[in-house]
Amino acid sequence: MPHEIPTRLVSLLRSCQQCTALTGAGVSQESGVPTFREALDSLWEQYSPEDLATPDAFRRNPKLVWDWYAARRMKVEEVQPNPGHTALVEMSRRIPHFILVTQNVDGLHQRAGSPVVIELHGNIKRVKCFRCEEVVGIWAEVESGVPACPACGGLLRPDVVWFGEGLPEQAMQAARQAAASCQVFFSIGTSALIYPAAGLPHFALDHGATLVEINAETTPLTPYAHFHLPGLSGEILPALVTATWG
Ligand code: BV8
Repeated sequence: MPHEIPTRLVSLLRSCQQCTALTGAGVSQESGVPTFREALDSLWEQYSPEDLATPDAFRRNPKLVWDWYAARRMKVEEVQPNPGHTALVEMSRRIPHFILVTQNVDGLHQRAGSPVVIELHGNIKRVKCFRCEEVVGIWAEVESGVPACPACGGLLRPDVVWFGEGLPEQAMQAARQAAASCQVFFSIGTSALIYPAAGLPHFALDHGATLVEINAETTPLTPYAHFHLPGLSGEILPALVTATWG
């Protein structure tokens, strides 16, 4: 179904000098990466993300958490960026200052060619030591369960931000700066429930930005959006790029 892009939004984007986009799991969904809520397929359905994506869960059962991430990492290796990712690359070429902030940990924006990606929640492909925080490029898969840190012997973990953990200072600082200085702020494919990331669109609004939400369903952010484009980001974003820049 062709998506109608409001003409007021088209003219705004044509003259836009600074634009910031915040993406969530919905942008990767059409690549076949289950959204965070769906990330628990049959193998893991008895757990909720909050049960697995926390330091306590890892302390309690490091192998269970390690295996969940290993399964998600393998899934991410199998998939490709989708037209939504590609449209965001095109937007970064058309708008002088375009900053992409993502909650996603799958690295698909980088694979699609987005030049600047601020990863608020880390990256599932990177691994670090649970004890000394050393980021480990490659690691030996071990039979018994969770690989050990080559530097200190501690357990290795995915380099992602778990619930109850602070976001990378620099990334959050850059994201806030991008929200405060943009004319148009996009919130795309996110349930707008997870803080402090979900605070960024409100921060942008407080600084006078026009807020555009593209999402398959309404969210707590929808009432604040100047434009809410319901539907799939892999369809709406390409339609928006075509309507704006041909
Ligand atoms: C912290 C990495 C403090 C791991 C993730 C207020 C302020 C600060 C914190 C809190 C607060 N209130 C509560 C908290 C605590 C908590 C929180 O927000 N809890 C929630 C449940 C209320 N926040 C934290 O714990 C954060 N840490 O603040 O610590 C602190 C500070 C300093 C020092 C020490 C401690 C950490 C949060 C980060 C957690 N890690 N990910 C991993 O991936 O395994 S969050 C996880 O959820 C993912 O990263 C994901 O990005 C994120 C949000 O999910 P979404 O991306 O939105 O995905 P979701 O599935 O929810 O929604 C997808 C949407 O897309 C849906 O709406 C769907 O309809 C739509 N969709 C689907 N398909 C499509 C689509 N739309 C368009 N097209 C499609 N095709």
